[in-house]
Amino acid sequence: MGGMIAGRLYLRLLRASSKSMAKSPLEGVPPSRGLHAGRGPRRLSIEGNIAVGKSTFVKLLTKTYPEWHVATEPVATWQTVQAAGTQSACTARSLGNLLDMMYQEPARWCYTFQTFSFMSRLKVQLEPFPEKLLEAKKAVQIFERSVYSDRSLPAGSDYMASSTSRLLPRACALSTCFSASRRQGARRLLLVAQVCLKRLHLRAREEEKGIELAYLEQLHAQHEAWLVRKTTPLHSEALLNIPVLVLDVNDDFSEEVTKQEELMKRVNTFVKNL
Ligand code: UDP
Ligand code: D5M
Ligand code: MG
Repeated sequence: MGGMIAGRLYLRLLRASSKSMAKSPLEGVPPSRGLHAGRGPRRLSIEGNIAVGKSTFVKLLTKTYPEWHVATEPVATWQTVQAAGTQSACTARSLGNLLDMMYQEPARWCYTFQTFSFMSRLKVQLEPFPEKLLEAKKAVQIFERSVYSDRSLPAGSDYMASSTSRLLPRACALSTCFSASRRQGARRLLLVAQVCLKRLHLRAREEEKGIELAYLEQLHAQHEAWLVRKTTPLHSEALLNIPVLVLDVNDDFSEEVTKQEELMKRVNTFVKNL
């Protein structure tokens, strides 16, 4: 594939125990009315390498299943970090572009970025269920990436921050946060692919222009270990049995209707059988 990582996409469901699945996102709060019999919404996340096509896939899901609730990755909040207490439109004060700072100076900013992105994902996952989910018979909620990616993909950051001694504290801090949040029981729909470099250049996000193939390769290997070979250490054995749907996205699916229909059909079958 000369200079390009082979294209592959994994769709993974990360299911917590049926007991925790029956709970609402806030631990201890009883399931809300309207959620289907004792299980709550099916909660999934789309995971995948940088620029594999997660956002594109999310848009397709939103179009195909308007009744589902889909939460996109809060990249914009990382690009314009707001000073505490200045979040409202009239007082907003930006502290800078943390995504850019991470890529410019990973040894200094990678740990900060990952802590910040982890907390922002956690916040999104802890939002109360939207009304349309409470009313749905079979509610489905999908996140673009999740706290589980930050927890399970350490090598990407190892690569970013290999010259620092910040990895250990990062691992410890995230493990702690992760333990606290694990009971939220987000199921996960994982999407990883490897035509990433090409798509990354196509997307041309300014902050990412220095990303090299080796970094994407390492992230790919991490996704494989985590979601396919299941060799990444996890907090709970139960997480090993989570179903994973692997989707091939070598071929462009952004415009190809036949390919889109095939992907949506597979997702539908996967979700229905959860
Ligand atoms: N893209 C593409 N073909 C595909 C999927 C995505 O050309 O089948 C493009 C998409 O338009 C964007 C880039 O690849 O310019 C990265 O996609 P996206 O932002 O969805 O990737 P993510 O980082 O969210 O995984
Ligand atoms: O892009 C999200 C961007 O944010 C991409 O440049 C990777 C970066 N990102 C997101 N989460 C992390 C963690 N945990 N570590 C390092 N870099 C991260 P996307 O469009 O989702 O691929
Ligand atoms: Mg995206």
